[in-house]
Amino acid sequence: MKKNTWTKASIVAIATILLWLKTYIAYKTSFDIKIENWRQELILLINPLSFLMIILGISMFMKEKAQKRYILITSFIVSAILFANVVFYRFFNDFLTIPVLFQTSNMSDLGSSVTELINISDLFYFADLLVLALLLKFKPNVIEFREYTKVDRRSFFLVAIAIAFFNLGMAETERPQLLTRTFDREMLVKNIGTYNYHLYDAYLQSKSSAQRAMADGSELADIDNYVRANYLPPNDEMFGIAKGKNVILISMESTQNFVINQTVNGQEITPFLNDFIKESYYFNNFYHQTGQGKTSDSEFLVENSLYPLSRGAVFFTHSGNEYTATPEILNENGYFTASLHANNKSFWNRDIMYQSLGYERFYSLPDYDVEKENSVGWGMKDIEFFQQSVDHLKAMPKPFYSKFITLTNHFPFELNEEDRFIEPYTSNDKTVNNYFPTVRYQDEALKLFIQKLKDEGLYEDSIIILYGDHYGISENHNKAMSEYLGKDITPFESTQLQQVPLIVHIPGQEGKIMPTVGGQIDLKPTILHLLGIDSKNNIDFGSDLFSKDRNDFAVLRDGSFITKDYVFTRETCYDKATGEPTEKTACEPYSDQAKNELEYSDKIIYGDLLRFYEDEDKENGSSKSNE
Ligand code: GP9
Ligand code: MN
Repeated sequence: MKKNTWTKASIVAIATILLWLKTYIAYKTSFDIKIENWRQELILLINPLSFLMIILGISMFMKEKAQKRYILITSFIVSAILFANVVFYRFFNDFLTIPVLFQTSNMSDLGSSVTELINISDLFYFADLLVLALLLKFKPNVIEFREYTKVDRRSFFLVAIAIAFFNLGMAETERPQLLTRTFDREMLVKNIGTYNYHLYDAYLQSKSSAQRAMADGSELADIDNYVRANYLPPNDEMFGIAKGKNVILISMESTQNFVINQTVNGQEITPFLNDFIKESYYFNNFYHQTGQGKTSDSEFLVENSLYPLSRGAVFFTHSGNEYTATPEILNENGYFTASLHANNKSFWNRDIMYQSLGYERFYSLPDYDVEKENSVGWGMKDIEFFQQSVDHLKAMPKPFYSKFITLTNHFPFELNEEDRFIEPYTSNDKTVNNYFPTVRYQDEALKLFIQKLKDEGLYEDSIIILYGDHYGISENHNKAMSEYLGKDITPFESTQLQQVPLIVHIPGQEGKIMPTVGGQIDLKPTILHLLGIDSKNNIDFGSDLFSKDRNDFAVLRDGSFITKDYVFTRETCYDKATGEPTEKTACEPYSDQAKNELEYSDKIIYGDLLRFYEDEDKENGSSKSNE
């Protein structure tokens, strides 16, 4: 018997090794996991093993037929999970989380992107299954099928558990507090492996459901104190400067700040915006703070002045929460509120979430005349979208608060020949090359929109606020980006590339460059103050960008932060002026604030704490949006 075990390979072992190797190859070829030393490489190599041994080892309790079926099905499921991560990573540069997985409406809408993201060589991810199926069918002599004894099973699982502990132990020395600090999924996957990471994610998910059930208002007191202490009074010259005016808020898809005032092949990328900022407030140190929820996260930040979540899209995971968003506050102040976006209403769960944010109307796909001729990539072209939207604007009661979400400048940056106002860039990277003409197209759409607003007499009565929703070019494209920008993309540069433009146009005001460091989280109090609405009783983590007492500060969702003089990212403090690493102590004074902000904001969302604030507020008879 013993001899047999050594001369013949067990099918459990073969299946485990096939999946193990495949996972490791996928780590090395499909994900960009940074390895700094041999210990990290070893962790990466062993991290899928314990999970695979345990999950496949269960088959050792089965009879031959059931064992075969179980091994094949399990291998297929594990492969599918791996492959789903690979495809997701190509697009989002991130690993899947359970909430994202359930965003089936998004997944089915991915359409054109998915065909871009999958290619024939992806069959490799399932090649081992074929080998396994053939082995199971033909049972060649070298493979052993037998019922396992108690001792076999015990030793197998003991080895698996020993490997798991060895893995965790090494991970803990490499990365202390790994599981308590879950900002960075890459770090998690690198250390505990993609499969254990999914188990961990499932644990987090159930924890967050329990959190809401267990939360009570007592947690709000600390948060309230923190928010009060960070409140900045408005700038007297700006407070109420746009009182009673319409608000036109424009979310510019994937628009990063580096395109402003820049050229490609000698041609301006954003000629219209370059002119428009001359008659607007242009914030050139402004950051997106989004996570996996991309556009929806930016909407969440802008309208709630809360951080989105580190995993999943809060639009999906917590759409039933109580919020005090800008639309709700403006409704109470006599505004009509609407969001306009020519896409399925359920994308990012907007139709549900918008109700919680207080939107009165969502102009979505059925409100537009969308034809094949006026569509490209993800849907309706921006020029058409804006032109048709003006009719909706004209029909709205005044004053209105309207949010426009553009779409054409979306990965994979497709464009028809006739819409190409400039030529693509000329690197080896198609994504980066095509980004420039779609940004240029969006710029044209904005120009025509503003012109139409003028023609229709809406321009002078409105403040127009444009911001980039999130990055368009992920770190997967650093090589071509470094070629375009003419510098190495260090972690410092990557963080600086998270800057998105913020342009605030107020009729009658002259243009001004605003260098204050800020982020999307600051827009809610900024807008309310411009409209003459006090925000000091709100739970806002951002602060008025026009305030005279500003602390230059922006926290990104991955825990990186930016101050006037420093950029902190990946555990390194960089001098902003030189881009070189500097002593950690320089960044330390801000670390706690960055951590607190994210933690407090997460607490509010997970515990749905604003529901208690509402009650308290009503009891006190005060109004959060006083006149
Ligand atoms: C979809 C649009 C794009 O409606 O907002 O979403 P994104 O992929 O950028 O989050
Ligand atoms: Mn977007």
